[in-house]
Amino acid sequence: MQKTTIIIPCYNESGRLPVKVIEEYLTANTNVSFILIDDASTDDTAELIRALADKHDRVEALYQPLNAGKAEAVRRGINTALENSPAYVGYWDADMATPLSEISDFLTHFNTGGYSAVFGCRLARLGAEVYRKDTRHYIGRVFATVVSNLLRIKVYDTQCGAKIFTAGLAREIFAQPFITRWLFDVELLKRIIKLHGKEKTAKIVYEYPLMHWRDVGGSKLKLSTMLKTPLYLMQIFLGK
Ligand SMILES: Nc1nc2c(ncn2[C@@H]2O[C@H](COP(=O)(O)OP(=O)(O)OP(=O)(O)O)[C@@H](O)[C@H]2O)c(=O)[nH]1
Ligand SMILES: [Mg+2]
Repeated sequence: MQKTTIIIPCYNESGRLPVKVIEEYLTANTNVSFILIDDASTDDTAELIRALADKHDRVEALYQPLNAGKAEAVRRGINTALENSPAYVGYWDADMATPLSEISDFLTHFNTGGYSAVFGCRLARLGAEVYRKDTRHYIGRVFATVVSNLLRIKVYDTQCGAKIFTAGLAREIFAQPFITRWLFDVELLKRIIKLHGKEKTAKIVYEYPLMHWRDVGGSKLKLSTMLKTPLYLMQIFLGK
């Protein structure tokens, strides 16, 4: 397995971040490193990730002085990771709604399919364990359909918090700050399309239907943020 660095954005995650699971994963997967980034949390997330980084060589902790949002935290983490020339970089939600055990399947697709990005895709179906609350599922389907039409590309799930990229593509699409805090996944796709065109994007990005995904309580996504989605989409698609 080639060197991979996964960024875990953490905002008030001391209750959800499964430290033991990360430690076990590190022991079993020596080519994977993590960068955990605290975003000015008000709980003891900063201390938690500092302790983890002190204990493990392949864990780095970063701290944002002010809360800047998931997009900027992930962007800083990815650009820090790229300084050490990994083959792949990605990000993973701290609640581990997508279990870390899925990483190896993501990486397999780079080798077998020649892709430049693999996105987790939450497709509930027979034979897989993908459990999502009905409300979130239906809101997600409407959102994804709107985005798919705006981008004019057949994307099923832009918002899954588990995505991995080749270092080369990541260097191109994480260089500039994002317009929005939450919808940066949409901005990433828009950037890939701008750089490579729609046809090539459809060939280099693979939406991998996850085998395991579950809703984890304690979501940081506020209703007020969700209600502003149309405004954010307008900023993304009418702005630049
Ligand atoms: N850096 C940073 N990360 C954040 C912020 N808010 C949330 N996050 C992180 O973003 C990730 C996803 O947050 P969640 O609260 O799980 O989002 P969710 O609403 O459950 O989204 P789904 O899991 O896709 O349903 C987690 O790793 C959070 O710690 C923030 O303000 N700054
Ligand atoms: Mg979540």
